[in-house]
Amino acid sequence: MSRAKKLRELFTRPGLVRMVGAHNGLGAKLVERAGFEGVWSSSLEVSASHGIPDASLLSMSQYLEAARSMVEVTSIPVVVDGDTGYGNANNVFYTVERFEEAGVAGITFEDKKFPKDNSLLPGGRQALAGVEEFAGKIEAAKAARRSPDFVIIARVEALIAGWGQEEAQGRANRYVEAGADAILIHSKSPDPKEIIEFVTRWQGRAPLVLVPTTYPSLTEKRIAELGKVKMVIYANHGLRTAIRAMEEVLAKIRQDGGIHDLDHLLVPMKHVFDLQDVPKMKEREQRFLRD
Ligand code: SPV
Ligand code: MG
Repeated sequence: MSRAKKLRELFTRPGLVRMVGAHNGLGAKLVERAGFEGVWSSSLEVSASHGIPDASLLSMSQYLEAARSMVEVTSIPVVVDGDTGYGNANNVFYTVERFEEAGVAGITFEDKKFPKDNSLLPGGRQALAGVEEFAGKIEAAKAARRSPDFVIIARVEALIAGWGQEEAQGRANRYVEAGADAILIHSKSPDPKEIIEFVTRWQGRAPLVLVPTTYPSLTEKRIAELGKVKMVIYANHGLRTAIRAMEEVLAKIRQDGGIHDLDHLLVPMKHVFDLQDVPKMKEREQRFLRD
């Protein structure tokens, strides 16, 4: 079964679909092994993994390469953060063709101007694209997909840009009309009130997607009680955990003058080999290596 179909099935079942951010195959595998329903190929994570800002600096093909590395070593749906579609509706069309071909389950496009800034960046450039310009992108995405299972999620940035609830509702409705399968409504408010108001007022046909990075008090239980929300994305928690752990170990090696007191902070090598699927390779060697 295609990942897109799997994602569609998850949408029809009761309960939230929980996705966690990753930037490569290893991160995606950790998400799958932890029992989440899907992987979020995060533009923040992928750009941070290159040590550069999340500001449309990497090319589409670099994001595609990252998503491919996640698809290749997992079997759960991978949803790609497609930013603004890397340009205009032509770029969106080409992007959908390439990512669907790579086996991802779906993609989000956000209604900001290209090049974008990360939505949570203090003082970031959050200028919005025109509503009709973006509706054209969603129509292009729909026209480009080969399978009707491929999930197209429109991401509304009106609350991020400070344009208010009316604008956010209007845009979300227009994007559903243009063919979006779901609406990702993003907020950078530390208070979940802004998102709760949007969800409560939402009367559209499409389910909602939330990214509760700045409002973590809105737990899965509370989100489920709101209804209308089908997917929740924990966008960058693997990356931020890894940065902390690596900084801690690096500082300790410097301070201790060696690696003699680190074992309690590290996974054993066996764990790494396991995550690389070395045991499967060894089985293949048994069968096929003859020298
Ligand atoms: C990402 O993970 O890249 C996202 C979510 O787009 S946010 O960083 O909140 O914009
Ligand atoms: Mg992003």
